[in-house]
Amino acid sequence: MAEEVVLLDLGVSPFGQRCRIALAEKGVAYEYKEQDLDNKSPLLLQANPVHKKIPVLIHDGKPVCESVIIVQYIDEVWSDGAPLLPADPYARAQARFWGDFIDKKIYEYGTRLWKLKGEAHQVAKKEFIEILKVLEAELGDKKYFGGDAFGYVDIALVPFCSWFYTFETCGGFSVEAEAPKLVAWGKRCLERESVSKAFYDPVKVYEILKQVYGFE
Ligand code: GS8
Repeated sequence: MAEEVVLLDLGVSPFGQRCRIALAEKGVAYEYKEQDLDNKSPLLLQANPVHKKIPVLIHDGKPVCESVIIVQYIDEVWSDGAPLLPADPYARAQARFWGDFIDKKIYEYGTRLWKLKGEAHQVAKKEFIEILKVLEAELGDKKYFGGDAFGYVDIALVPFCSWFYTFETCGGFSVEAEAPKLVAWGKRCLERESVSKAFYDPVKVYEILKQVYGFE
């Protein structure tokens, strides 16, 4: 019997994009179901009763939640495609460490750039630039975070490249001036069809975030 793969998602979501990129990298066919988060579907509420968030991957009726966990699941289930995580346990742990770092830092500290004002905004800007520099140092002169092969850490971070425009516009700095290697890496990733197909126009992202968060 053919397997059934469904993704509950929202086009602009960087978390959903991670899953779409991983599925594309593995060549997995799936049904994409765009969700209305203002009016959550019974399917979403049933599939992710704890967080009630997208993305959710439903594989043969079994839901998997949380984007980085979904990406790891995709890597394990469709293991015949090019691996997303390295085979070596230590290298796997390191990749997960950076995925976790991205998860804890980019969204949380990035959104402070438009949530905070005055002195607190200046602190947020400094902290965010520092996060970019830490990531850039980890990337170093490698093609991708894992070396020559595109993988897990790239997938965790690359959707946020379409947020860079919002980060720099609200933060009052240039991502390219602060972290040029990271910007070049983002462009390299965008050359992959898996990434370019999921990528959202940065100006559209800005307009959407402006509406969601109500910043000027
Ligand atoms: C975050 C998912 C998320 O924030 C992951 O999958 O990695 N840690 C999770 N999803 C948002 C949409 S994208 O910003 C969501 O579904 N929000 C609905 C809500 O909060 O009610």
